[in-house]
Amino acid sequence: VDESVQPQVLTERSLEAVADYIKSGQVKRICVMTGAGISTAAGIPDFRSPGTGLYANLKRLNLPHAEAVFDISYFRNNPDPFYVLAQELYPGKFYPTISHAFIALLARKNLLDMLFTQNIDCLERRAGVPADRIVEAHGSFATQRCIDCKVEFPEDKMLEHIQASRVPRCEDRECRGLVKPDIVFFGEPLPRDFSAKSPRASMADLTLILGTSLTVFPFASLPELVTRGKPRVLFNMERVGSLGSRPDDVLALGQCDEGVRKLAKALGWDEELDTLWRNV
Ligand code: CNA
Repeated sequence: VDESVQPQVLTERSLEAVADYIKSGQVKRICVMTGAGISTAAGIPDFRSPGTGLYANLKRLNLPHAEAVFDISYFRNNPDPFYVLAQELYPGKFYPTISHAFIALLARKNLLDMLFTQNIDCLERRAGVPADRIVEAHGSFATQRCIDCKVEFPEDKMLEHIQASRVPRCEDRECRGLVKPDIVFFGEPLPRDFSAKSPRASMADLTLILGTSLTVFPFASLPELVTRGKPRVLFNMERVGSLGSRPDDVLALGQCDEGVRKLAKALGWDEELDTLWRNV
């Protein structure tokens, strides 16, 4: 980060300056981009954090390589490892974090233009972010279908299978294809919603990026679509992508919940945030 470069829109590269920018009324549209790091505090491991990430803990599944568990061609021949993980990650067991609640608060204040999430845990919806403000770029566990005939599979039966560690199969006797949640595997295209809504990133007055390593493309190129001169703020354990390279980039390195609380405090929204979080 070249600290000698003076910010152009913010008064300084700090969360307090971001709060002032929001309070000034110049911010009408906020875009939020998130990844697995906003859910680790909820107890859901991310992929890549050393030691605690899923990839570090997949040895017991005997995979040829860690990514195989989310690889569509591997899944076709060997769906079991995915279903071992699915049982651990299945929504319903987890509670949204402060970061999820903050995004819901932005929506409540009519400031959230769009949330682009890579997460499949449905915690944004659970925190109260309206569905029409969420782009689930990698799909979600909310629905599932047969990978061959594409017919949807009922949710109650899916839950039964997951709980019993059984691999669900298409109910059509002729088909009997494997059923997979509508999450995007490596080798599969992203939902149409992603390409349709990505241009919104270039219309944002402010972009908040939370808990992602920005290593999975095309999602990882979203922050590049932000118009130059419009502040981008990174809440992450580590610096990622090109964040920090533009004059109005702010880096809030550390736990994203802590950074978010700090921003909320500077905005005078801290009590509201806590109340919202406690009541989700
Ligand atoms: P990743 O590659 O595992 O990166 C996570 C990033 O978040 C890393 O940079 C971490 O340093 C950072 N991080 C972890 N915990 C925190 C924290 N508490 N505060 C701040 N930063 C933190 O995950 P990405 O999302 O970037 O990768 C994309 C994959 C991961 C997507 O395809 C997801 O579907 C997939 N994934 C999703 C979930 C989920 O839905 N919760 C869980 C695991 C993986």
